Amino acid sequence: MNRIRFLTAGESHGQALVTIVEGLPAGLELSEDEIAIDLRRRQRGHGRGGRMKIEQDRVRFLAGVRYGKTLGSPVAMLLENRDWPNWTQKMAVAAITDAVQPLHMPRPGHADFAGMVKYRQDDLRNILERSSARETAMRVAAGAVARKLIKQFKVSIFGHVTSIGGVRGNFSALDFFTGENAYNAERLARWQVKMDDVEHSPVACADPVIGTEMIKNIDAAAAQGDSLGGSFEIVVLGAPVGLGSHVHWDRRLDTLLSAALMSIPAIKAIEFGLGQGVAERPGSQVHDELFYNDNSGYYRASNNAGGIEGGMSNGEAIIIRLYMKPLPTLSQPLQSLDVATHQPQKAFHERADVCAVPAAVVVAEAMTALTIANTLCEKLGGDSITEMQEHFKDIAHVPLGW
Ligand code: EPS
Repeated sequence: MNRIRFLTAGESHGQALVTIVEGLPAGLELSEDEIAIDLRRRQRGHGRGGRMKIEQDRVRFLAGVRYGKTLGSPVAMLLENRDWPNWTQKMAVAAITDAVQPLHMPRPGHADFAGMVKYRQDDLRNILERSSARETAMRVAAGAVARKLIKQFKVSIFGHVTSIGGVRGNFSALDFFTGENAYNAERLARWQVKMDDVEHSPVACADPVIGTEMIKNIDAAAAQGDSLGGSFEIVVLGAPVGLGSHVHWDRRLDTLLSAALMSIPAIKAIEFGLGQGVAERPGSQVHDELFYNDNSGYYRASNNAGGIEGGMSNGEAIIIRLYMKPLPTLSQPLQSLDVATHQPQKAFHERADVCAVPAAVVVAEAMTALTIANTLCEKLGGDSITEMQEHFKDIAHVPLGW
């Protein structure tokens, strides 16, 4: 059913990460420099660990692009790990005589324990290397391609951090994009200013005062050998009406977005629009009344649905909130055991991030872009950008002027 499919491969400390993105239309302009922008954004953020000082993530196109445009064939991308020379013994591909000692102390909250039992491994490195969030670099590379694709149809995706370790900001797209002038030029320009602030914030927060509090919170957690999670908002602007479908469970846009976003490591909960708030209010205070005028077209006084009704985009901003747990690798490790002896031991500790919420925002933007690109390709059909653009002219969409 998926129009656009992608696979990733690669261990965190292996030679390289790879992805193949299949199902892209021909004629999409792409450059390695464009992909590098989102890869750099993923590496950002106060609270990231030492690895991000080693890596300068950048992909090389291996297939699917000629003279700067996609061919309609699978796009293959390679990202080489700069850290690899330090891991040639620990991560050797061939059997070696001086293999390192296996790791036996699973970290509570990580894939270590269940992975070791499931795959019958006595070395948790055989699990952690793939479960590491390093894999998300390739999702961001694939997502950057998808972002470029949907941009051709005036769809853009933003993300910003709303809380870190209990320090919360108030800014939300839920209040921002409502009413008759929700998407006029002035409102969109104000939104862009906010998003520029997010880009310059070390914690991707729209409010600099709250951002400073978040940084202090991360520093305090780091000093105690602890880690912090948080929450963030993903906003899709310009999605035409009718992405996804009400006719079958696995075609609903919220099904597709939930699966894509819940697949991001450490994400524990998702909300659309008003989210859990809908359970507490009567229907009259939840559903977004419909209006029309010649200037704005259809509009709503509220966007509690978060841009999705009946499993379809309804022309409003799609607003998603995600909740991320604190990373399980702690420099003051939790209690665990040695799986070989069953004797109590502190959990394994390796270099890690104290807080990766700002990075997760970029990964979530990527997974959202891939999902929107997929449903847009389904809606518009077409083997090339040119053909999709012809179809795009024909579909009824709410003009957002973006
Ligand atoms: C990551 C690379 C990893 C970790 C982090 C994410 O590199 P290293 O293990 O060499 O420090 O920094 O992954 C985790 C903390 C985790 O638990 O998965 C990256 O590129 O994002």
